[in-house]
Amino acid sequence: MTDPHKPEIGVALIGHAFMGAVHSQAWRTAPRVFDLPLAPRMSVVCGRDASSSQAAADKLGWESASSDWREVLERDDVDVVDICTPGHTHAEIAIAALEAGKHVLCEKPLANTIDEAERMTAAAEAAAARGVRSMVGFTYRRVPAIQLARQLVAEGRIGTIRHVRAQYLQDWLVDPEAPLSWRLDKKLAGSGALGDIGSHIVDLVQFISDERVTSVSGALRTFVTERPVQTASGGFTGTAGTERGPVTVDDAAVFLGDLSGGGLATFEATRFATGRKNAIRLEINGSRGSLSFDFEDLNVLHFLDLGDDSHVNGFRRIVVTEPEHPYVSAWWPPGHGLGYEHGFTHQVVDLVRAIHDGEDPTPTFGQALGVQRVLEAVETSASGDRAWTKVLEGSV
Ligand code: 4PW
Repeated sequence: MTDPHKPEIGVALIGHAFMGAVHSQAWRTAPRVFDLPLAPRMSVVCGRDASSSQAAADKLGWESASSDWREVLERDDVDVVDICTPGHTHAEIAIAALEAGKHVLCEKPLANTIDEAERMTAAAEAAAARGVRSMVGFTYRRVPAIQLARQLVAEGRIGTIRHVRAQYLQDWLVDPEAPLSWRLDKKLAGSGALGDIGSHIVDLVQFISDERVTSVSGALRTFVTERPVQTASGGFTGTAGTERGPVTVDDAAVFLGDLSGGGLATFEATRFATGRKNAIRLEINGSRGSLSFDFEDLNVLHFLDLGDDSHVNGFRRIVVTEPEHPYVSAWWPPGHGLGYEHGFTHQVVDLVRAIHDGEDPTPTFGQALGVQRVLEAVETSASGDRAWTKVLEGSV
């Protein structure tokens, strides 16, 4: 049931696995927690198979199910298309949706190739001229502590950025018998840790610093080159069968980056950081202070102000759960903390408000293309002798 006092905005979800389930929760929760100008209607969920799509509709709270995304684009009860499918399908669905006049929320990374990302960006810019909005799901931008970090940098509190250390550390592939899921297939995922989680930290660094990564030198590594083929999806990795197949993407990506403001950055994205589950660690050292964040303690931001008296100078631990912090006042009483799923709810809130206000939400497809260009430069560097490689500029 949507709010009868507000105009509805119909949503179609394409893809209903892990990300689809998280997005479903966000569409359900956003209007119940935030005061939205439009009432999201969860019109239809779409997957490749009719019966599993119907099961997803029942479980995740969608009004109907479909196994044909093209048919979904023709429906009058669909205004927004939310794409949660593997990367190789993003371009075709997103471009068709934008051309059909539907607003698009697309999961990251934007696409598997620069060519696809450029075509998507061109379609998004053409659609924006007709009032059709698009946004990319770099959801960690919407963690309150990350928003606060960006605010502190913009306020000049850490001065000129000298160093950035950015890591995205997971360990779900440490077991060599973990199944070969779509995330390990270059044809479907485009790349491995580099695109799947490295894209997040590139986006976060550019978002928080408001600077660009201008050139990179990188290394990619695949530690386990063959795995049991996945027989059933489920959870993060699914179930392993007896047949084996090749891993065609990187397990880990490590790279250096030049920042447009003159700073030096290091990036590490890996699924082999034994013991680290979803550790997005950022440390930024500036001429006047420092910031430090770890997603495994996501309600906390550490901040050092060099201007503090020397006998009390040190990192202060800010618990980002107070009403003056971004997004927080809509949730629980002060101090009660948020989790992984809340960033997705904030994403829906910002998208719906932008659609209502006739503004382009961020991150735009053009900004995600910028991230893609960094990833491409890392691949170019890593495939040769790891030479410094310029990141191409320009939206399209
Ligand atoms: O986008 C990322 C994924 O593809 C996520 O935020 C975490 O890592 C969870 O799944 C992968």
